[in-house]
Amino acid sequence: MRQPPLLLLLTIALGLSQQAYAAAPEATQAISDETRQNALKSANWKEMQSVDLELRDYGLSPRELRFKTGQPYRLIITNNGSHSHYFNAPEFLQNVAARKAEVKNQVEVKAPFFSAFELARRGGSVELYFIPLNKGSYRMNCHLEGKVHEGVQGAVIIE
Ligand SMILES: [Cu+2]
Repeated sequence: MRQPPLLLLLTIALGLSQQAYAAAPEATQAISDETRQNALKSANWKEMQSVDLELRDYGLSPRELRFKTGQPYRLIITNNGSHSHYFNAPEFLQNVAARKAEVKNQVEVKAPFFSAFELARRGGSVELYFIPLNKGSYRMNCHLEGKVHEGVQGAVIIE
């Protein structure tokens, strides 16, 4: 008696997909373009909350940011230090639906994902409009030449 080949193929396919899932249980799901667009469309931007983050030469203020999934936010990042600093938070920025990044009265940048912003010293500022999608605790830091700027680091939590 021969096995029906279709059943055999299904078994293999299921086995493979389970294996793939088991191999990366910690990995965050990549946000599809559709999910991102839907989140941006269905959000009520009139309920947007503004949150400030200040970059300094020796630290961030506050050191921890907390956001709620589904809530629209504007994160206003300002560099008040005497050097240029980075807001570097690639994992966090991969787990939100970004509407735009804006330098007030100057430029709006629309992109599906951002990974970092470099801000000019003494007052460089950028506003990020976004909706948190995936819960988690993510790092934010300033990195120059691949090295974390000591003390200029903190956590971004999506709950
Ligand atoms: Cu820095």
